[in-house]
Amino acid sequence: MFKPLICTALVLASGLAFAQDGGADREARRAEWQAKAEARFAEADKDRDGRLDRIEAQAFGDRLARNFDRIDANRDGELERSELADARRHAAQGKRHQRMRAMHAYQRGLFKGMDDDGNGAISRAELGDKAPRLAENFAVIDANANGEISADELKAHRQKMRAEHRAQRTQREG
Ligand SMILES: [Ca+2]
Ligand SMILES: [Ca+2]
Ligand SMILES: [Ca+2]
Ligand SMILES: [Ca+2]
Repeated sequence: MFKPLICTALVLASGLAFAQDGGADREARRAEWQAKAEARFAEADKDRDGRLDRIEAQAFGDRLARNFDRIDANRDGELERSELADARRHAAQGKRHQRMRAMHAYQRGLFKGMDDDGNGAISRAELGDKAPRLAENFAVIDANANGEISADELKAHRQKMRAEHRAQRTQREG
């Protein structure tokens, strides 16, 4: 009972150290990137009022000009730094969600492709040699031991693998 607790504590501690290191790196990159964006902003802001109007936005870049109305949240015809920061955050979030959706669709497709009789679960026979790693771990993934891997069981397994992977990486790098 104690050992797993200690392990967890170690993983947490090294994870924290890793997050700090990785965080510092990310922070430096972000700062550099922000300095560049700030320089471009200052260059485009011809009248130096700290905001970009439509003509100034055009100088900043086509993409900004195209998305002007969407970014101009308070609709005053000028882009403030905070409006630009919000737009950047949304764009990053959108990209992340898109990647996640694509991955889930891909995994659903794989699952359906293996589920020959379409009962929503994959038997050993259906799995065959389509996915050696799944076949290897069949008994582990089949949590309720009914001889079939359901989508939920596979999802739980993937989540567990990801968590273990993260912990291993943290231990290696921490
Ligand atoms: Ca301006
Ligand atoms: Ca505005
Ligand atoms: Ca099936
Ligand atoms: Ca099962």
